[in-house]
Amino acid sequence: MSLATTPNTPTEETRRNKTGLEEFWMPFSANRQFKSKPRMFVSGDKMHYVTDDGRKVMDATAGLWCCNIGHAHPTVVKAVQEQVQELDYAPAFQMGHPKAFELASRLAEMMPGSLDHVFFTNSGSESVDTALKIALAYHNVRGEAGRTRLVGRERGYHGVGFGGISVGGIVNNRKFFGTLLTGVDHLPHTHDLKKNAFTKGQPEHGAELADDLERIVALHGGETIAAVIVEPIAGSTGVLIPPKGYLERLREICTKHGILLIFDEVITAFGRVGNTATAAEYYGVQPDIITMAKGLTAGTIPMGAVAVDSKIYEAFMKGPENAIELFHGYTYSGHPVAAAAGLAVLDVYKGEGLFARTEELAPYWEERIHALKDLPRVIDIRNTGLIGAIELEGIEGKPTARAFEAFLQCFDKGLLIRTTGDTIALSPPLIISKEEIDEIFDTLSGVIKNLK
Ligand code: PXG
Repeated sequence: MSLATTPNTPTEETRRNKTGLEEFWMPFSANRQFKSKPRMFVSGDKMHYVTDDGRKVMDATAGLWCCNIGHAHPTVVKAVQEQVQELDYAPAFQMGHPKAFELASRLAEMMPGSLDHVFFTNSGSESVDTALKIALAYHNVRGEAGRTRLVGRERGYHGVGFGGISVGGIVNNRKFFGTLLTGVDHLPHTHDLKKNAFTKGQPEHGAELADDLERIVALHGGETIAAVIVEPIAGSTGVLIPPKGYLERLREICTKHGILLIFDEVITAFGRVGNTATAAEYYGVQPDIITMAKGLTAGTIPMGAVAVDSKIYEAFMKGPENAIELFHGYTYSGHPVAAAAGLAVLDVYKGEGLFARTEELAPYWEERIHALKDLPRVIDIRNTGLIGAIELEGIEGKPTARAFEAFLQCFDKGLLIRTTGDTIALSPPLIISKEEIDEIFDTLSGVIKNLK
């Protein structure tokens, strides 16, 4: 705001002074609703946040699917503090620093198959747009520049870049931001309550939905398609678990037509689904590219990454040695403090056996979440690893209202959940105990019982 503001703007001044919250345009938030009754976290430790009025709130969502090792882990706090003092920033282009290289090799080791080169970004959205650009450029450098089409999926969420919202399948993105990238097709989503409601783990029905890719191939010609991108488990649009055989079928069709398969694992990587670093490994399906973020630094410092198959990296490593092979990158690609955080987080995953812990707790988690089956207005429950979703029947004419009411009531009772549409999505830090799982579902069932 200009310093020269005249005093005759009382409304604005009053508004500003009343809350001090006006200037921050909050992301993906109901700004006016929030600002009239703010919910603030001021600190966090292990499984809990603390609010500005001193209440402890159990984190059943790992922040936004990212704080997989809980909050304020001393190993990561120390690594970040030391790194910012030793080397705060180093130029990312034509220069390097050791920790980015070390983190890339540690990640490459954790990735399935020959996904052995890593490109760093700062977020999931940047990882997605990077992966799409790599896919397009890969075909180009191999002399298949005609492969320009991209295929996403309905109800897919791939962040907020123009590439990501184009391949994503979220109606509001189309409504608000226009036609987006051209040359994009969408597979049908796999959510089928009639056939698969209350399935534990992978649904039985829906593998054939992958065959729609053959329809898209027949329509445009396989030789025009660069890549297919899907989340192995669609997170943001309500936790949609892949039907048995579905991802395998997608892989088969992509291979048949020379199309790259990208798994967007921004949510699913780093032990979220079981005792594996990725959902690709968990489901035994090998993509050509994996996008990551969130759990990579467990939410401590922003960082994303894209792991690519060696055949992709090698395709670029041709021509004169002084040529820049991929015309892409970010000022903060492989940022020293983020890289230090990433290394420390990988140490914690390994040292505390957190991926194995997911697998160990998954059956208990499954039992407890499915015990909510008979509560009023619960129309579906889904789960895998330490992910869970409870879908509520929406209030007629007021979609999202019932689940959001559950969110508000849980927050008042000291429990942080996430809601998307009328689905409650749960994804606690992997350090959670059985007692804390009990606490989540005891609170939640009390709240759901009393929802209008
Ligand atoms: N891909 C996937 C699969 C994601 O889930 C992104 C890309 C974008 O990441 P960034 O770091 O740019 O936000 C995401 C992000 C939710 C929720 O409540 C999910 C996300 C973000 C915020 C909330 O489900 N996913």
